Amino acid sequence: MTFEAVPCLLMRGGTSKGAYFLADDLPADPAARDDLLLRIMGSPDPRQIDGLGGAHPLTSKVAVVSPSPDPDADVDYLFLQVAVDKPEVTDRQNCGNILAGIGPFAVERGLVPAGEERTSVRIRMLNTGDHATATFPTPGGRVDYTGDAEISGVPGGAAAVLIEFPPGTGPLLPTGNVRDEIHGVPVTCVDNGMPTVLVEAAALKVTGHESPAELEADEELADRLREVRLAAGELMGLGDVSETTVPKVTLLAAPRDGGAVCTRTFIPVRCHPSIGVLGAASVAAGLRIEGGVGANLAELPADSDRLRIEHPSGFMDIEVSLGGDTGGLVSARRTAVVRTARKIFDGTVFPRAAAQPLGGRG
Ligand code: NQM
Repeated sequence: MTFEAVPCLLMRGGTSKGAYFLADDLPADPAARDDLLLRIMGSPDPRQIDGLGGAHPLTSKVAVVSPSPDPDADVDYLFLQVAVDKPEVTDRQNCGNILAGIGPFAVERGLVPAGEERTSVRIRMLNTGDHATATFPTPGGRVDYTGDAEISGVPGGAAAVLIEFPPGTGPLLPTGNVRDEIHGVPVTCVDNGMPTVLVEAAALKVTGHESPAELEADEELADRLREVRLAAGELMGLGDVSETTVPKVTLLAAPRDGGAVCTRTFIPVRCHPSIGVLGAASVAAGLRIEGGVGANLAELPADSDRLRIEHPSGFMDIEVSLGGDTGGLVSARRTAVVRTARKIFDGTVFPRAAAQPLGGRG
């Protein structure tokens, strides 16, 4: 099988954009698959000028989807982050935004039959082994992307995709502690689907209300973030994270616009223009843990599971409930969020030619 022309569906999923593929349309060997994806996305190149990538980590993403052998899932979803300026593809992180497009993609490709009004697709997320169920409108048996659900960071409205997560398989507090201290900085390391290090912005000498551009220009902050993240990675059992995209670091500050908390998230070098879905799920879970970093500056609703997480381009509403004491530590019981997704094009992508072995031209 050659891969000179590959069926591909380009989709916006939440506030990210990615190329969605059926697993059968890509090489089964991960090294050959990753090489092909680099050539499809146009990496490595800061502008990704020769491929589909949008020159930012949030628009250089890939979803690989297949029927699931798991009786609790309809489809398997493997998320791959394609680095922009490095020849690197990683499956070490999941993505809850690209997840928003998986249900519609599964229906578009005939992996799951559409319901007459709505369709629910049960998804196993191969990066973590966790599950999610996505429900979205399919009037007359076709995916309808139009609607009036609005999410911050995306202009206009679209059909709501409700995503519900049962409790994950891993520990909510991977270090076994509600709080740790790293080089004098108090942190809460939490993983409700995305390994995340919560830090009070003030502890890193910023307000947490700066713009992503201002924060990205702050070299001293970048050094401190790197130091904290590397040590947190070890504490969280992730090993040397100097070359990985997890954990993320989220700076927390008091809310300014009626939400529960204000956030600035590093993924891990660029500052997210909004916040990831699973990143927000982890922040919301962390804030609900008694004694967690940031709980003192957050304004948590007393009678609702729903939290409004403020971020640079607006807010994300997310429902998280905690419960089930495991070994003296809390765990997440349920997480739910509304996202939107949109099919942008469905067609054939032509990868850049593979590099020729050197020495063939005499
Ligand atoms: O946390 C970016 C995004 C993400 C991840 C990142 C995400 C999530 O916004 O679920 O969606 O953290 O690298 O797409």
